[in-house]
Amino acid sequence: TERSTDMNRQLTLRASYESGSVEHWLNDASDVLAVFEFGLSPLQSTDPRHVPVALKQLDGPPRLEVWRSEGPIKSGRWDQLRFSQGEQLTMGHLSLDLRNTGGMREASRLAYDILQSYLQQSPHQWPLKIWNYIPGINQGSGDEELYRQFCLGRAEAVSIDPGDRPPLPAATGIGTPTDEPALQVYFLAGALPGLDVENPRQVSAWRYPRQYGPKSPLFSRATIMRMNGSSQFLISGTASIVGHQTHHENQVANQLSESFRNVQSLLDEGHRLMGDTRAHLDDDGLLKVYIRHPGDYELIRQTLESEAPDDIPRIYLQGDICRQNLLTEIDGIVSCRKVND
Ligand code: 3EB
Repeated sequence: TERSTDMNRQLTLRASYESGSVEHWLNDASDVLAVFEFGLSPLQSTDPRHVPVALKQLDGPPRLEVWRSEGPIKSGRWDQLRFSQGEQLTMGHLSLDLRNTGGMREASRLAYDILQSYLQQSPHQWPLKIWNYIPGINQGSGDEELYRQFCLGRAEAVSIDPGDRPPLPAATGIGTPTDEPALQVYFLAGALPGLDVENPRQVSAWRYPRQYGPKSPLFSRATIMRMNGSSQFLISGTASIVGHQTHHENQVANQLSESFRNVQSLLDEGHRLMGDTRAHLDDDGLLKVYIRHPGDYELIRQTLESEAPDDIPRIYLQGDICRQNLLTEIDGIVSCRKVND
């Protein structure tokens, strides 16, 4: 049956939300690749596998995001980067204190320079997804806006021409509090590139027109990692953007619904590309919901509950979105199963 083939399949990445302390999870098992703690500056990392994220959790009680993968896992530091490397996957993270760098553009360029040189010498050379948490993301106007400066620095460091259609990682770009001192970049990487998925409802981010900034963001809408018989979707930050335009300005519930339609459209596109396999929003996956205004939490939660299956775990985080007129965004990890009909 479908269920028994499921049981034999070991997910490459087991990501879940858990209660308990960071210390408990770091000491618990030999297969813990990363423990993410919310609402804490990334400068407070105590172990290479411990990744504090400066976004406040809006739903309670507090939970940790735990990533597990086949061990043995070795962890350490490389330049300013901290990493944790298992048999099949590497997690790496980097936080740069903006008080010691010459501004967001330089910090972003430096972060991506370090990330690329680390990956070049790693057995897991291919970034599958990169999360970017950017203090004061909407500060500054026009091309001086910190998000656009971040994109500039990233484009200066990343030696990739998207026109050549190279594999691109999926990504999330979210704003942390203005008083957070550090730019944070973390990633998941593997020995082979993922299968890139673009969203038929959206213009590819690297093709965004000039009005959104001097350099387009470099990411794919999702990547599918395929390893030892399991496939998993790494979904980029997905907002209420259709074509390249923001939809439902000032309407947070409609923005959430549009974002979720975009997620479903991505999963459908992945199914089209893979043929016999499709993603399922079940408890092998998880969703992160980013909310600009904490007061919108109740409405967002109700809206998602009426649209997404109950079984997929989710967490709500307070974060700014990369365009002023966006109020919410979703990202996530979703696992795939063979379709048998
Ligand atoms: C968007 O669709 C929303 O700059 O790395 C989503 C995911 C967004 C990643 C990034 C930005 C990034 O354009 C913004």
